[in-house]
Amino acid sequence: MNQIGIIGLAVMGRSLALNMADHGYKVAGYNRSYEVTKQMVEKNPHENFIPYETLEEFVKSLEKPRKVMLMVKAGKAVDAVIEQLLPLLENGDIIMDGGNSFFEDTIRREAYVKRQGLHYFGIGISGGEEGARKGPSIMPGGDCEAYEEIRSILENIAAKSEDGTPCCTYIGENGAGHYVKMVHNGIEYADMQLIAEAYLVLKHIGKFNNQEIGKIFEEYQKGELSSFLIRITSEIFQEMDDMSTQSLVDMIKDSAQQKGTGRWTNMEALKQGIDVSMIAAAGNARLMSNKETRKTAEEHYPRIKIAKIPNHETLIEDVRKSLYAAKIIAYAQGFDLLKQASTAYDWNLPLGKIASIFRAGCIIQAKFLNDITRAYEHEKNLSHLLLDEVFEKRVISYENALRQIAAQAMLSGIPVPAMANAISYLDLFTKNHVGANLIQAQRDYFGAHTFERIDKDGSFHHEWGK
Ligand code: NBP
Repeated sequence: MNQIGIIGLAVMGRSLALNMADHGYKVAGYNRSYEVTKQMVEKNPHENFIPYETLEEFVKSLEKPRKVMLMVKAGKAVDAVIEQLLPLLENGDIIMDGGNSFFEDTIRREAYVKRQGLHYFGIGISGGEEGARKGPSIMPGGDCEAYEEIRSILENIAAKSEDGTPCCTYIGENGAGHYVKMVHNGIEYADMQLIAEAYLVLKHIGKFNNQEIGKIFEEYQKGELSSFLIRITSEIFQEMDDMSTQSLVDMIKDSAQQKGTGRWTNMEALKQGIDVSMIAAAGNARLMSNKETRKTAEEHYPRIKIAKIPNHETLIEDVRKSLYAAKIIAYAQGFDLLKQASTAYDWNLPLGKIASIFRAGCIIQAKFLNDITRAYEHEKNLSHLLLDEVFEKRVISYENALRQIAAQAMLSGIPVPAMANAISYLDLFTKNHVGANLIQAQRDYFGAHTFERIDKDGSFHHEWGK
């Protein structure tokens, strides 16, 4: 009998199935189009992977309670497959959705499947194709008791951090796993945008060529910025184009795409009343990169002179510090959203553990996630990461560099929306006077919305200009 079944054998499902098979699990595979299954078996035959042409044969081959992982396109396909599966499954069987489903869909599906006597898990899986094949970061959400049935498989196939701990932990009930994956992706957007801004500053203010920028990121990778994204960035800048004598990065069209998760993070943050301005800035920067009028507008607007730099070494070091300070602020925003969601959805999210499972296998894996785990271990109810002593000290010591770099970029007409939002957020977060007294005065003036006095409790309305 097979121990687990995977439905959907495109990039992610195929890689995950082979990862499980490598770990000694007998894996059943099914794909809607059988041609895809056949191609997979031809290209990657594995003694532990058994393909099936029909869903009925696939389900029959599974040991009970049956464990079925869906790796199909997020959205209607997941509902369609659940409907096909339900008549074939029995009480106690487990359906897992390992795709990037919207967490509200997962909450709905979990309740629906539970009513049929089955268990449902929404499982965030990060790390792309390579992660799925060699060990992803795994964020399972669903019925806590049924989790024991799937825990060992998930932990075995997950990435392992340096100390050997699996990058997989139970996140919470129903949609919690997909929620955390969504915010993970939002943070990923901000992280990538910050690196792109550092690139623009190094290229246009520092006048470094691609090889030099690659070397600079290689140096960054040796220190506290060490992360998957910084490593691949250094490698990207060293890559030459096969079809010309150019760096490959210069041959890539300057417009970035996005799927759902970054946008969902922003919509959800608005709903929860949490400022994730750096994630929003990153999403907006991708949107703006697709504006077809950009080229024409550049011709219409006068060229702005690039600001003078003190020297190359200072610039490189200040960009490094800027990246680090802004990165802390981006993660603080993301974890602030997770903290709010934990209360709003009654999930009791293990924030420190969540940071620890991002340490390997996923796109935002980085050395500094250890510090986030430490911060929450040190103070379980920490209200905000920027109030953790260690992060506070680091932001304070790098803040000036961040302001310098963002200011030089803005004076030079170089777009750095994520860095600029990092500074605005920090200023809103750390200043006792933010101008809201005037906003309340205006609201009361035109709409009689009342205001609170600083010298008396209660709400008041004033007859303005009488
Ligand atoms: P895709 O998201 O491209 O989906 C393709 C798979 O969905 C194929 O197996 C396809 O079967 C199946 N499918 C569709 Br489309 N409609 C179906 C239906 N009505 N019934 C049954 N099967 C259906 O695959 P992917 O890139 O491997 O991603 C899988 C999931 O993992 C997605 O939710 C994705 O967002 C998530 N994810 C992807 C990555 C990544 O790096 N690609 C990373 C992390 C998470 P067919 O062959 O018959 O058309």
